[in-house]
Amino acid sequence: MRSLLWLAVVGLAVAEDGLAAWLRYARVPSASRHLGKLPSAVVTLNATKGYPVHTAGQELVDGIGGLFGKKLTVAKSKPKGTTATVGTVSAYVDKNPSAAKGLPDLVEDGFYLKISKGNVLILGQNERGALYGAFHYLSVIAQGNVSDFTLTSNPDAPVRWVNQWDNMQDGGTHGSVERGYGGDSIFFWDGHIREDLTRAGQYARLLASIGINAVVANNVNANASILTPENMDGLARIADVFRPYGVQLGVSLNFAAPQLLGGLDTFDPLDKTVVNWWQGIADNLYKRIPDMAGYLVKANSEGQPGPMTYNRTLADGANLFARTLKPHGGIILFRAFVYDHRSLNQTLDWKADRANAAVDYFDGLDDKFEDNVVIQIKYGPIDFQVREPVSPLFTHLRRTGATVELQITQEYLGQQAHVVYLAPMWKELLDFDLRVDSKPSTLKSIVSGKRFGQKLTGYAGVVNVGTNTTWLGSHLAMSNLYAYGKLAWDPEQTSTGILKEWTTLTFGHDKLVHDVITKISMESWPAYEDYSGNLGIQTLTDILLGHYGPNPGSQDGNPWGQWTRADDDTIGMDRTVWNGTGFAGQYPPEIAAMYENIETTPDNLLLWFHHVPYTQKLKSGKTVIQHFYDAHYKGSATAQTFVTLWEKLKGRIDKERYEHVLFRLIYQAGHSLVWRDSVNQFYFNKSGIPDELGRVGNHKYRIEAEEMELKGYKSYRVSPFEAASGYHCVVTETNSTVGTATTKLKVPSGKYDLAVNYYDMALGNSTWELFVDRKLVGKWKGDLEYELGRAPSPYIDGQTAARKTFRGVRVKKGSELKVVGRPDGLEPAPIDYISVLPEGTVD
Ligand code: GCW
Repeated sequence: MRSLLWLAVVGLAVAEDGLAAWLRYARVPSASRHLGKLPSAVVTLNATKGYPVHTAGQELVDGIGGLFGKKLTVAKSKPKGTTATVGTVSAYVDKNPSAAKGLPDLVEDGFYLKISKGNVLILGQNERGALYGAFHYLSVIAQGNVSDFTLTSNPDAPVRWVNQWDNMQDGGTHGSVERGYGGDSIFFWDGHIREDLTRAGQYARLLASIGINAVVANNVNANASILTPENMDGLARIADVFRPYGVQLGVSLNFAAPQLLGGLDTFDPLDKTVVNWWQGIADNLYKRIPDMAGYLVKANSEGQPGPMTYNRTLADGANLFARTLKPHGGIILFRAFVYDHRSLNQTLDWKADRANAAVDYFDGLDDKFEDNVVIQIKYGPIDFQVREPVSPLFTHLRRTGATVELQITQEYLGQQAHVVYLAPMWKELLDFDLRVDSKPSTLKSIVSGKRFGQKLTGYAGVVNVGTNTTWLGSHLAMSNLYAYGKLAWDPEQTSTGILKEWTTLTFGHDKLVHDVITKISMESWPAYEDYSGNLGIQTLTDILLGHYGPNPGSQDGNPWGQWTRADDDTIGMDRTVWNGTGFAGQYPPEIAAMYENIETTPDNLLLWFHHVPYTQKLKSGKTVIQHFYDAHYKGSATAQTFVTLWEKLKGRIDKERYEHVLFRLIYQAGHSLVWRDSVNQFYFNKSGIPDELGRVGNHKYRIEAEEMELKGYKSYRVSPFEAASGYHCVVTETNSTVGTATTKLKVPSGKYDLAVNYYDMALGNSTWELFVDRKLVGKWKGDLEYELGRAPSPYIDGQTAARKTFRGVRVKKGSELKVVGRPDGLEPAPIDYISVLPEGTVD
């Protein structure tokens, strides 16, 4: 009891479940020493409850209270002592006309901060800007900096949106949130908008603190029922909980809604009745939500309806909405992710290429769009892969503004079960110079509107948080959301700088904590690329199922167009103009020439642009195939170090988050080996070229389960073959038979790490027990589907393959090693192999 009370007094009793993310306002070290440099009262200028300036006042009180234990009062007029004054520039100038001259120019949402001897002035160009300024000030002092400074901060681009792919209804292939790994939708349930929108409000608070100004709440694969009167009322409730944070609501539309919902017999964008129907929708929405941001539309893509259904252009489609929004001041983000996933044929057509689609469809439309249309373009021409060149479409739109679509949810990059810090990848993309008209043309200069001078440009981030208290399913993944907002505000910030801020706010000031998180984060994207897909071949996930585990064979032979064109001798997409799909020619001449030529194409995009033999030499001097082997060994070895690095933090951060992250890192280390072995096995099998270092296919520490003495277990050939060591695993004979697999160890007596590779399917919760000489070493359950949010799979494959390791187990030469598997439901307690590893080795 005493210790509980004590914890409460020092403010440590707060559950570190991730809900407060980087806005924990945890006490800073030596807080009491700084009290004199902080304001004693808050003055909010023209504040109205429910609007950002009022919120800013509240945040300052809560923030300074939490961070320093100093209680502030909120006053309307100037109180005695030091103050934090927060409001819009115009409210401030109204009160202090003479101050106007000294104030800087602010663009929309910008802010000005002046900190001087405990007095704080926070002015926004608008209310939202004032709130951003307050959050910025709180972030600075939370990092322990209470010195005087003056700052003018303007966003790099006006559109800084977040997209959520939330479905109205749970179930189906994607459940509550499409490609969401952090639980159910915080907005929708059972076809309706949730009654309790507390989490939606908390989300808006987090987003406002990183400068995000709008959220599209429903999936781009939109359900027309979002527009029923009842659901429009619900949307208005979402907008109400967003408004105090200056976050506007956006809505995704289903192009066929006039037919699906309105009962019209057409959804032709040029049909008068259709136009009127959509005007009615816009008017009805804005009646309820006067500050609505606008729409997001996915049309003629992946089975979605669109204007091309009626032989109309994409511009006809976008303009239909743009015109209905214009009277209300709304904008439409129209997605460039348009391609036909049904008719692409790789066998018949060497020139067929999904990567060509966006430019093919949008070329010639640049001057056809209304001025409130923005084209939302995924960073690469295919689909959020671990490595893609920047989409050439950015260079084709000079009059119409563009947003770059980034993905915070790690659909192809480990689904938050693997840690991958994405800021370094985004920075590389944003810094890439597309050389339009042979002039500097970085992606960031295009999406800021500076390069071509468009007014509406910026960023769209697919986030997909859910009801999990960690928001994204993993604490470490939240650095990606933080970095997204920070880069959208200012792409000049560095990946490490952003990470440092985030780590301080999320985990505190301990230097070791910083060193470890920085090392893991900065090595994570290269490691993931190394063990998933190299040289621009893309992430070799199962593209037909969950987009999660390895399945290189799934890329080819289907019309989805994520092809590798791997055969027995060669690999890679020929995207040259002279001999390939012509994609390289979609870039401005300097860049086109670079990619056209194998000599000038960077190694990391070699297989994106060229079709080469496995024996092709890289600039590094290695062959393509040896690079594959080496990279997979290197990347997965790096992932093993994440566990030992993190373990150094035991006792240095709260137990809750320590354990949560550790669990995932251990899982990732195991799954990175599944990646390594699957991909290497696949290409070894195809090419027949052995690994120069003799590792691929040779695993001297492994005991294949199918070679053990089996009772109640039987051998099973896994598909795809490469997802099992030796192509086979064992499964119980029936789904009620207990299986045992036994063997005698031949290793010298000593201490070993025992690693069991098994498959944890989403069809049941089998139990496994590992014994050495009849002594239980450990027991575990196949319940990863509850622990990890990644796409569940019912199959024995690369998605479900997992590893359980018991460290430092004493065994004798001749010891009996036994695994007992109890099936559950339709999960037959599958085991692939057991590695008996001398301490310090991993295989
Ligand atoms: O990345 C793909 C995803 C789809 C998604 C689509 C898109 C919302 O696999 O789940 O659909 O892209 O961006 O529209």
